[in-house]
This record gives sequence, structure tokens and C-alpha cells, in this order.
Amino acid sequence: MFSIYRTEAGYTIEKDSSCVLAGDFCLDTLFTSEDPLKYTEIQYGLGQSCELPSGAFLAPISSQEVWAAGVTYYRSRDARMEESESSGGDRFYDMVYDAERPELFFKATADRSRGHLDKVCIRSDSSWDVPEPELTLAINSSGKVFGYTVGNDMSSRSIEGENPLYLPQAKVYRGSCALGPCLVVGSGPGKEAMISVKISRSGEVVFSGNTEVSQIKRSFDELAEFLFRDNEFPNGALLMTGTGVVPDSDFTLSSGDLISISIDGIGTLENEVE
Ligand code: DO4
Ligand code: MG
Repeated sequence: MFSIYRTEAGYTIEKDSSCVLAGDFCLDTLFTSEDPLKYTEIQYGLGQSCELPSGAFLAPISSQEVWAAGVTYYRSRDARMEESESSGGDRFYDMVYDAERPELFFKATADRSRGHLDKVCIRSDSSWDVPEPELTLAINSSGKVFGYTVGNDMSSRSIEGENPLYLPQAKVYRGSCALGPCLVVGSGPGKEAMISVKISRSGEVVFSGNTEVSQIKRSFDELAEFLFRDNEFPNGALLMTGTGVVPDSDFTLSSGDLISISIDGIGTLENEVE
């Protein structure tokens, strides 16, 4: 298993706690490779031994689009039904949880995505905001899932709850997506891996929660297959797999909050709210 970290100085690849600076590594080549693991192995072999850089990392994304799956965990279905009850939108979330076709939506491009220790944003016209901790899949241009990262699908619950047709505005805006700290290539987190989130405000934890990957309703291959069905991703794609942790309805994010999302086998993604 390899962990690929992206910084302004280039790519560092870690394997069994040994790191190399991989001067020729290219993320777009990884996502278009028929065998991304083999490509990573070769680039690791060509690299110069180095220390793992400390501090911030750039999001592991280049020309890829970020998409997201929704209502893949029971907790997400419940929270969405609650927030959209007054608009009458609740039954759509109930139906999609059990439907054969998953909910998939466009989430971000590289320039809307933030890396580890960068800032994420809340919208100026939103009054109820949450982070959504999500295991995120790296999928090559042939539709094969080959890698994993930690994702934060920042969401406006007030805008989505007002009308389900406002979903793109609730989900896609400047700084609405965070990815990192690294991209893991090779064996991914197993079903028993924990996804946990902690939100701190002025040094105090104001929310924490977790779920197990096993709680997801759909398989990763199923989500990837639907995303690629009758569609093309010449540079591959990143796919957030949905959230299984939603804070209670009286919680909203504030500027200055620190969001820390950890997934076993990948690492911890930390972002401050701008
Ligand atoms: O249905 C709206 C969005 C759902 C979502 O983002 C999630 O379940 O994670
Ligand atoms: Mg989500």
C-alpha cells in the first residue's frame, strides 16, 4: 500500500514508513493508467529518499472532477428527511435510500477543493451548515476503483432543506470540498474501518461522531459503475461515498471551527472554517 502526498514541492510517496520524493510522478497519469498500483510502484522505485513533509498538503487532485453519492447511510436518510419535511421533500430521500439507482451529484473541481490544513468555507446566504466526513474513491479513466482519500462534503442544510432542487447550491461553492491528507493506492480501508469526525471551537470539542464503513448501503463498485454508466471521465474521477455522521439538528458550523476527519488506514484531514 502506498500513500501519495502532494505539496508545492511535488509528490512524496510513502510505503511502510519510508518516503521518496517522486520527481516524475504525475497525478493525471496515475488516473489514466490501466494499472495505477503498478505505476505508483514504478514511481516509488525511481524516487529519491526523503522525510515526510510536515504541515499542509495540497488536495490530491489535478484534472479530475469530484462527484458525490448521497443517502448511502441510514443516518443521512434520516437527517435529510428531517431537514426537508416542511418543504415536502422528505419522501425523495426515503425513496432514494431503497432505490436501485443511487443519488450521484457533481461536487467540485480542483480549484474548489482544499487540502489538509487549508480553509473550507460556509456560504454567506446559509444559516445551517455541517461538514460531511466521507470516504472518497479514486477511480481511473476505465472506471476502476484504485485509491482512497478522506473527503469533506461541506453542505448547507438550510438551502438543501428549503427545496431539494437547491442541492447544487447547497453543495457546490468556493471551498465546499476538502480532500486529503494523502491518496492511498492499493488495499483500501476494510468494512470495519472507522470514519470519525471532531469539531472544535475555541479549544473545546463541540461535536464528535463516528461510523463504520460497513454501515454503507451500497458497494464502492456499484457507485463507480453508476457514475461511469453512459458517461466519460478521460482523466478519471474522485467519488465521495456519502456521509454516515450528521450532527444533531441544533448544530451549525461557525467561522473559526476546526474540523478533523479521520479514516482508519488513510489518515486525518484537518480544516478550519474560513
Ligand atoms: O441528498 C443530498 C445529499 C446527500 C449527501 O451528501 C450524503 O448523504 O452524504
Ligand atoms: Mg455528502
